Amino acid sequence: MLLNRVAYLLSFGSLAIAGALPPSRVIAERQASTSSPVPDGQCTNGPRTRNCWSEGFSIATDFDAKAPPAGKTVTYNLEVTNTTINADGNGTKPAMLINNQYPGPTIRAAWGDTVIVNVKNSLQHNGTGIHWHGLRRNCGSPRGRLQLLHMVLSSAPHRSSVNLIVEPQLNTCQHDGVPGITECPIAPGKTRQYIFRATQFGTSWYHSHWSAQYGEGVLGTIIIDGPATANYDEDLGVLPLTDYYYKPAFEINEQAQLSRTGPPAPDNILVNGTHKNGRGGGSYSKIVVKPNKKYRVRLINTSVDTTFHVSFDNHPFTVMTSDFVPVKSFVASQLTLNIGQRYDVVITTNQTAGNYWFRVGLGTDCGDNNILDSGIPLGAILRYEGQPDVDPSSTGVTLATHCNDEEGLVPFVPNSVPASIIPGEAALALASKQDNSTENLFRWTIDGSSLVVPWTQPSLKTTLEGSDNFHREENIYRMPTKDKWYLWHIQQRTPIPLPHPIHLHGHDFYILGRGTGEWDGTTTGLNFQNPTRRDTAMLPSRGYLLMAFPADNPGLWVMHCHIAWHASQGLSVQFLERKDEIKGAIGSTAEFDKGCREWNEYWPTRVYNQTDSGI
Ligand SMILES: *[C@@H]1O[C@H](CO)[C@@H](O)[C@H](O)[C@H]1NC(C)=O
Ligand SMILES: *[C@@H]1O[C@H](CO)[C@@H](O)[C@H](O)[C@H]1NC(C)=O
Ligand SMILES: *[C@@H]1O[C@H](CO)[C@@H](O)[C@H](O)[C@H]1NC(C)=O
Ligand SMILES: *[C@@H]1O[C@H](CO)[C@@H](O)[C@H](O)[C@H]1NC(C)=O
Ligand SMILES: *[C@@H]1O[C@H](CO)[C@@H](O)[C@H](O)[C@H]1NC(C)=O
Ligand SMILES: *[C@@H]1O[C@H](CO)[C@@H](O)[C@H](O)[C@H]1NC(C)=O
Ligand SMILES: *[C@@H]1O[C@H](CO)[C@@H](O)[C@H](O)[C@H]1NC(C)=O
Ligand SMILES: *[C@@H]1O[C@H](CO)[C@@H](O)[C@H](O)[C@H]1NC(C)=O
Ligand SMILES: [Cu+2]
Repeated sequence: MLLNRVAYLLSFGSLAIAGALPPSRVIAERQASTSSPVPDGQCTNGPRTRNCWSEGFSIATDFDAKAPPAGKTVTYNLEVTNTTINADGNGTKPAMLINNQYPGPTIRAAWGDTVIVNVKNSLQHNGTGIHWHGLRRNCGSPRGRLQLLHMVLSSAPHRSSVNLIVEPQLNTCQHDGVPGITECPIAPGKTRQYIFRATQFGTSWYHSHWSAQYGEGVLGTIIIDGPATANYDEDLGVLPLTDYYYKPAFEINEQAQLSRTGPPAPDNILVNGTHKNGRGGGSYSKIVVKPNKKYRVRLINTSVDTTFHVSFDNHPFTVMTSDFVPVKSFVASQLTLNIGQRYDVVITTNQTAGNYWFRVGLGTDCGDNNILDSGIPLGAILRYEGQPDVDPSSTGVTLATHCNDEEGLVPFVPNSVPASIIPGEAALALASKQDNSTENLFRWTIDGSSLVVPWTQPSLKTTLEGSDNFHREENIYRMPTKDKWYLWHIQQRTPIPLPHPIHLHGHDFYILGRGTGEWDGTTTGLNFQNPTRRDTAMLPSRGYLLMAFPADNPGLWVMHCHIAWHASQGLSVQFLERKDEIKGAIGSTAEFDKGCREWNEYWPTRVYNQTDSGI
């Protein structure tokens, strides 16, 4: 039986717009009223005052420095089952879903709320573990100079098999949901409780972080209500985009690491969980709107291996948030979303009533999709209320095909990075390697090592035991000094020219620089003054990324490529941040200890072995 959400209090009155439709003239005047960026308790969040929130908190609040107002507690129960799906009408395929739906339920809370999620693993033969993408778990006050460290990605051969068997406080890494790092996986039949506080607001998603399992469908969306840098009348909610494969993700994952040619192309895409297929079946997602309103839409790229470009025909939109970071709003006609990235946008329904395409294009410069052969339009339908149920005939912009991130995203609350760089010793070099053994597994390496986590002995367990005895394959990088800024230089040195969407847990990072070729080691052209900060950014193909963040959050935080196959193939490191403070910071470990007991009981009875990195 499906578990139901037990408690969820919506405090949503301010979003309901009553009364007559405003004439479009009024709408045109209604631009973001963010000119006075002062936290103001006098103003109430509403359609024309989205910058307001509550006493002392507004869009101008630096949420990295100031804890949000304490809110209510919302609780969700999520159950992962082994089932089937027919998302595009092309037939049923095996899938693993949350509460038997795809995407899983939207977790909705308000800025400052405490979120409790009980996750039950009802799979017979897999572990699981759920990660709350982008939700940082701390507030601190970084200072000091910037320490430079390098990381190099490259390519070479690898070992033969990957059988490496060897009342909680809030917002700590034990609730980050990464098996083998911050927890033992949830064993079949068992339940784990996650607790975190919504210290940021905006749009995100949650997903299994256990091997390639999120590719089977174990994911859902997150909305944290809060202030915004642009005004809107109504919130249409989430619009997740993904790639869709007819074969099970675990099968593709095995194929991908055994082959020299890389993973197969996806078969289709899904917008909000549905799409037409190449043979005429299935249906497009419909976004139904009233005329002359401003609507907020929350775009999320939940794909395993696809970059998307999106636009609304005839409806240029205002972009106000990238990932969880509010940005100075700007108008765009198309946007690029890399895996894990989110954009909150506002569209104005001031066109002739009709059907319009929400148009989706693919980053074909870095990947293919079989649906392109069919020639059908990709996307969803933006339908003005009362219009006929037909496909649009609208035309729109020509969408890009590149795989680069959006540039020029300026955080609304400006933060800077100290510009005095202290040279460091370590190097982070990204590479790939083809195994030499009989299995001939394909692996990505960082500084020569491909991540493999031991599910039975997560690095957090090792840390709590007071031990420093990590395996080389755990790819541990240390950030020992409180509040010091660390600058990570990630350099690609691999003959395989692919961009990688790099995602960091536990922090937003500041993008100081990025480019092709090797970084020349100078600060020329680097941006220290209010650079883009987010939690997922593209590492250019044959290039480098310079990312900085301060050690203000004790814990074990994984950083990985968000292409599911690449994460499985080891493209990941863990930051061990302020190790000595972790035990004191996380409070009760009862839930963590129970999880490891249950997993270590289950593991000897397993049907399948670990065949990849484990994350
Ligand atoms: C869906 O369509 C493709 C052809 O595009 C076919 O090969 C595939 O097996 C079909 N069925 C399912 C259940 O995926
Ligand atoms: C899901 O069910 C299939 C078919 O019954 C079975 O082969 C597979 O092992 C199950 N997977 C998990 C993770 O329980
Ligand atoms: C998880 O289950 C799938 C089948 O549903 C299987 O292919 C895979 O090997 C399993 N992985 C592990 C590590 O249990
Ligand atoms: C493959 O293995 C051989 C023998 O162990 C070794 O000499 C060679 O360098 C390996 N090849 C690669 C590409 O690492
Ligand atoms: C996507 O689907 C969800 C769940 O049905 C719905 O709440 C949401 O409004 C949809 N998003 C859009 C933009 O229509
Ligand atoms: C999602 O991310 C992938 C990889 O980063 C990218 O190829 C794809 O275009 C993105 N999708 C959207 C809708 O942006
Ligand atoms: C419709 O709204 C957009 C965005 O606010 C604006 O740029 C455009 O001028 C408006 N068009 C009309 C016809 O009012
Ligand atoms: C799993 O690995 C162990 C140890 O290498 C091996 O004995 C066992 O046969 C493997 N099981 C499966 C299902 O592959
Ligand atoms: Cu990658």
